Amino acid sequence: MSKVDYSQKIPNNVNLSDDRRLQRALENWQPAFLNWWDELGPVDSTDYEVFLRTAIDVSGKGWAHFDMVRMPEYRWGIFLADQEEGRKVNFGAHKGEDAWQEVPGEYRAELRRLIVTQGDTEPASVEQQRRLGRTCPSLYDLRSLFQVNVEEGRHLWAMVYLLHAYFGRDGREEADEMLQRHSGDADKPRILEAFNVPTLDWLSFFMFTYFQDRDGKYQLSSLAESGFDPLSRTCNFMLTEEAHHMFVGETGVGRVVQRSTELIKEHDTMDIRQYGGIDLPTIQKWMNFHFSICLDLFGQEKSTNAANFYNMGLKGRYQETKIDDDHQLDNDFYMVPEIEGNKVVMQEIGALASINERLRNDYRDDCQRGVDRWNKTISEAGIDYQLTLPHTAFHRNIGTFADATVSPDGNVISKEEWDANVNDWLPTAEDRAFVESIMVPVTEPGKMAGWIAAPARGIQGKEPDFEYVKFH
Ligand code: BYC
Ligand code: FE
Ligand code: FE
Repeated sequence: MSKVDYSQKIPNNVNLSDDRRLQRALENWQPAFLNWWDELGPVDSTDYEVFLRTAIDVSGKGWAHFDMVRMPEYRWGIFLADQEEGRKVNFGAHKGEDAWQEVPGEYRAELRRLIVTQGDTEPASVEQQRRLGRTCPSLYDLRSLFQVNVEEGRHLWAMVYLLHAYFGRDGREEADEMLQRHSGDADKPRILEAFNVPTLDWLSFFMFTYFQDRDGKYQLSSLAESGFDPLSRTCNFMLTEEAHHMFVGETGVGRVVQRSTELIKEHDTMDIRQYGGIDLPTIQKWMNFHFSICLDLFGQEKSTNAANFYNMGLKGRYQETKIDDDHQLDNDFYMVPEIEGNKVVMQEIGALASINERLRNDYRDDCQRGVDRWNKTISEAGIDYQLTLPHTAFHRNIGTFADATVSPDGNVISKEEWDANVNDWLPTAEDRAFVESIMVPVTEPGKMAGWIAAPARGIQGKEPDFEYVKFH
């Protein structure tokens, strides 16, 4: 049952045609989705043919098919990972019970809220990135952007399916609202802050796919642990797609770093803006910005919401079943940061309340790995410079540090000191104007913009100079 049925109007592997009511409801939502894609998806892209992958199966191997596709004709569908025989609720108060195939009535509101919050981010990211196609550094990169965009659209389908199939009328209303809130809208913004920031340049896009899609990986992994089995199965398959988004981010930033080191060596100066490159301190500022807004996506350090989600068996920890403890955590503790005077200190709190912080820590460790690889490129070029993730307390807007001013190295500082230094830490209007000024489109197959190195290889066995996007 893992194979996807493409003879249907909505491709799916959930036997949608067996449930006419549900099928009709989703077929009614479909035109609204397509209309949204037309209005708020990638600009001017309707006639482009793009070398895209489409899921055809949910098993790990050979799950994707690659072809030239016009994006409005992309087959967005509903794909759940196979059901695991005898799966249980693996944590919280219901640990050991059979996993739920229907929504547990007493947790309906919480579950719906989690699904809505997750779903809301998916179209938000498409909206944020919609203008980037105009300034693509290469056809290869343009294809990456569109691949990510269509799959985020599919992730919306994944959550909308759950809302329609399991939440009745209010689920359908939530599904409609997914297309009514918009990134950055003054009246109806997207739910989470980082999804209301427009992505205006490609360095931001690569930072986004490295840092923000990685929040997706960690949140989806926690939801994949859910005792609500359909959510778990949906998230498991989304994670398969997610890996490529983070690959786009890691290799994207890596190629910018590589190009910058080349220009530094060629001209024997760190000051490479004059040669059309992005200097390393600018890359650091972009990183400071994106990493810090993504840390906010994990919520507060001490959260009763998170404790409840866990107790209820709705949202677990990263790789919950691989952790060696009682998976109930009533008597466990965890360290969370706290401000004491002008220092950030660690404080022990109950493990349940610290679930958000634990996930944030897992995320931060994962982020560090790519930074290490970028630094290797810099040091191998013989350049004395290192990129560093800013301290957790830097530039935060949610939780313990929301009102504090903290330097990238973690010192609590005065407002005056912050103001005097912030231009060295975060992108300034001038920095943004510079980066935008070098974002000129390059659309000849195989050619790259001057600020980014070519990819090591092409996509799916194609050469880097393959015509990944055809304009018509
Ligand atoms: N912005 O108890 P707390 C992805 C609110 S990315 C605004 O800590 P909780 C993707 C919070 O709602 C993954 N408000 O909250 C990536 C709460 O409000 P109430 C997306 C925020 O619930 C790239 C209050 O503050 N998935 O897939 O424990 C491209 C207290 O906070 C924010 C999910 O997020 C914020 N950042 O934690 C495409 C998973 N943070 O109760 C896609 C589902 C907190 O006071 N969501 N607040 O009214 C969740 O698991 C949780 O809702 C959160 C927040 C982790 C987001
Ligand atoms: Fe997604
Ligand atoms: Fe993603």
